Amino acid sequence: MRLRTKTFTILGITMIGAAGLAMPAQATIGQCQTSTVCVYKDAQWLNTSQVISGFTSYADLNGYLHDQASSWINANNSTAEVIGEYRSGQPYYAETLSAGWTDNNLSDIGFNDMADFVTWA
Ligand SMILES: [Ca+2]
Ligand SMILES: [Ca+2]
Repeated sequence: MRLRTKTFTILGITMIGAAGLAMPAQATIGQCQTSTVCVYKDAQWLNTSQVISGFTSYADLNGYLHDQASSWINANNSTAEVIGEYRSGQPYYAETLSAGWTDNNLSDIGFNDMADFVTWA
């Protein structure tokens, strides 16, 4: 697996992250099956997870994951996904993962234990 950069948005500013923060991966990633998005309570894709169908355009994180998410996987084949939260009632998009990409630690972008939802990019 080769290192690549990822693109994400912080406060409306598009930034190019350092290589190694997010990685392209196989269609089925660990326990995250193809065509799903998996959100984990801990970094490194550990602890309680929520599995969201890639065909779901929007999903609130459940009670275990709301304001608890620390890593996530987009195991879709073609759909980019965004993780974010509501700020003053408006959706804030913290990070976009292209299909097949992962982020092992949302702390890297200052978004640990903050996410409210996952939606299509
Ligand atoms: Ca957490
Ligand atoms: Ca939140």
